[in-house]
Amino acid sequence: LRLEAMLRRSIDKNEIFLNFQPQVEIDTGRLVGVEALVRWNSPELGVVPPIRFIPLAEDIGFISQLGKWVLQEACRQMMAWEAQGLAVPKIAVNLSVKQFERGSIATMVADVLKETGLDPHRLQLEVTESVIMNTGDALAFINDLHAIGVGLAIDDFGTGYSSLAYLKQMPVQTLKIDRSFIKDISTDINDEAITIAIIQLGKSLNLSVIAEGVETEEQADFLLRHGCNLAQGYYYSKPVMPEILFEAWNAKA
Ligand code: G
Ligand code: G
Ligand code: NA
Ligand code: MN
Repeated sequence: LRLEAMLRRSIDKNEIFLNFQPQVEIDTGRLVGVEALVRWNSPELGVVPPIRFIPLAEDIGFISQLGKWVLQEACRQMMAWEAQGLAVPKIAVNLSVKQFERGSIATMVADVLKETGLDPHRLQLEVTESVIMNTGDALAFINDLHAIGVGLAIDDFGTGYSSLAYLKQMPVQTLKIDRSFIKDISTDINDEAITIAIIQLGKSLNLSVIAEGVETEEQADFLLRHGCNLAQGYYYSKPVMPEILFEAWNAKA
């Protein structure tokens, strides 16, 4: 209960902030985008990871407010980088299933884009497979979002139950291969097979495919060999503060 009260005050107390993780073209090393990842810096608890407060925010009806703040901050940061002459082509922002349950999510997103001035084509929203499959009106919501020009990615792909027929009718542009498959890619033949299958599926459906959790050169090489040229993971950079994104990036490049 105390945690709940603390979380509810976190935005007003400026305790919520974003880290950003580069998304990279494997063959050229070019930065193609960043994913925004939320953190809570609580004076009492220290930095709380999202797995510990997103579910709570969902339970206490705080996720709409938090989700909107995250989107605003992500868009503002994009405009700030642009003003500094730093080229970040795209930003990915995670959406929670609960954000689909109340009101029009597309209206909220359109408002934030308008207020910050970010081009809708530079925003990609990430939803997990389970959100898409288990939300009654998912297709309608996704269509509304598509209509305002934002991109959509399916996060943690391969861990849920996607109906491939459903996937085909959705205006989705990107599949993110879950990092659990990438982890043992060079030793586990099942993970290899699944990864290759997702890459092929993406090609067949004309979707772009990005691998998450890439930690080694070997994994990056495997992906490139099998036709996936986009990656995100510790091999390139961990999620970092916006001021050091380009430092971390240039150090690696
Ligand atoms: O960053 P790690 O950074 O610990 O993220 C853990 C999980 O939290 C991931 O599943 C990620 O998708 C989720 N997450 C991170 N930021 C956000 C956010 O802003 N909104 C939602 N709904 N989930 C997020
Ligand atoms: O569910 P979501 O896929 O959005 O989760 C992203 C989570 O993965 C975040 O917690 C992020 O910090 C973490 N992450 C990002 N890159 C790597 C990586 O290369 N290895 C591992 N183990 N975790 C990563
Ligand atoms: Na994500
Ligand atoms: Mn993921």
